[in-house]
Amino acid sequence: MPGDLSTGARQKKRRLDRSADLVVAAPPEVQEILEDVTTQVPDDYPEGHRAGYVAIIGKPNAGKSTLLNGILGQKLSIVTAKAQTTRHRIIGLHSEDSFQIIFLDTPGILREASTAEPLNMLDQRMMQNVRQATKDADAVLAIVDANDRPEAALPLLQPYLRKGSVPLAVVLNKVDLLTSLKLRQLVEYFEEQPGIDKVIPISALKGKNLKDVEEWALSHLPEGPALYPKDSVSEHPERFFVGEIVREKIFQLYREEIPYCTTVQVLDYKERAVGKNLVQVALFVEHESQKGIVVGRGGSALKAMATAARADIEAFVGRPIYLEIVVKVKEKWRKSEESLTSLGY
Ligand SMILES: Nc1nc2c(ncn2[C@@H]2O[C@H](COP(=O)(O)OP(=O)(O)OP(=O)(O)O)[C@@H](O)[C@H]2O)c(=O)[nH]1
Ligand SMILES: [Mg+2]
Repeated sequence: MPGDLSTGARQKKRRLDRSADLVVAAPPEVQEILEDVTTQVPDDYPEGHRAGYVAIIGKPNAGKSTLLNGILGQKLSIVTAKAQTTRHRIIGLHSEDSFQIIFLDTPGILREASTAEPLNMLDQRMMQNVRQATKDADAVLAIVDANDRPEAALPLLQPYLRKGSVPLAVVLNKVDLLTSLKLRQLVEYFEEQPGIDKVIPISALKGKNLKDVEEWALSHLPEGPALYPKDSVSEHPERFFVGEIVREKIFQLYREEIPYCTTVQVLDYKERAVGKNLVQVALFVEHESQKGIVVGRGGSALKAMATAARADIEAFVGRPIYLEIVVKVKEKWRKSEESLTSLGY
C-alpha cells in the first residue's frame, strides 16, 4: 500500500490552510472544526489513487466560476454577468473513489501592470490570490472566452509556456456562441502555440465537454491520498459562502460602481436547533452617497437585494434563515491594507 503524503503535498496543503484562514475570518469554534477536518488526512490510500491541485485562471468574466460549478455539479462559486465577481481563491473539491481534484477558482487576471495605471490594493490582493493558486497547482486550466480575440489571451498564457513549467490546458469557453468554422480556426490557433499541452473547447454554461476538462486535469495529478475528506465540497466554512451569496446579489442588482465599492462581512452566523438560523451581515461602501443608493428610496433596493440573497442562502444551507443586513461606510476600504485584511482579503 502506498505510504504517507509527500512532504511537498503537505507543505502546499499547510500553505492553503493558512491562507484560507486569512480569507475566512471564521469564529474560534469553526476554526476548531476546520483543524479537526484538515488534520484527518489518511496515511494510506488505494493503489493508483490520485490527488492534487488544479488552478482555474483567466480574464475576468471568462467563465471560471461557471466551470467550477459545472464540474462540481453544484453552485459553489458565485457567478454574475459582471467582470471581477470572484475576489478570493475558492477551493472546490471534486472527489471520486479513485481521485480527489482540488480546484482553485481564482479572480480574473487584470490588465498587465506595465501597460496601465497601477492596480488598487484590492486588485493587488486579488492578483496575489491568483499567483498563490498557480504556485500550488499541479496543472493549470486557462479559461479563454472563445469570443475574444485569441491574441489577447497570449500574455496570460506566457508564464506557463516555458519548458519545465506546470502543464497548461487552454479551455476555450462559451463555444455555444460560436460557429463550428470559427471554433476550428481557434482550436488550430492555440494548438500551434508551443507549450500548450491541450486545447479543450467547452461550454461551461451548457455543461458541454466538462468531462474532457476533468480527465485532462486528472491525468496530471500525482499519485497520493485525498487531502480533504471525500464528502466535503470545499474547505471554506458555510458562513464564507453566505457572504459570497450576498455579494453575488449586489453584483446582480446594482449598477455602475456599487458592486465594486461594496464588500460584505458576516458578523454573526448562529445555527439554532429550533427556528430559523440567524445571519447578520455588514455591507460596506466607501461613501455616504453610495449608502443611499444601496438602501434605496424607503429601503426598497436593500429589501429587494436581501430578499434575493435570503432565498439563495436558504437553498445553499438547506433551511430557513433570518437575514439581517446593515449598511456601513468604511472610507477607501479598497485602498487600505488594514481595512482589506480586517475584511478578509
Ligand atoms: N454563453 C455562455 N455564457 C457563459 C458560459 N460560461 C459562463 N458564461 C457566462 O459568463 C459570465 C461570467 O461567468 P463567471 O463564471 O462569473 O466568470 P468568471 O471568469 O468566474 O468571472 P470573474 O469571477 O469576474 O473573473 C456569466 O454571465 C456566465 O453565465 C458559456 O459557456 N456560455
Ligand atoms: Mg469568478
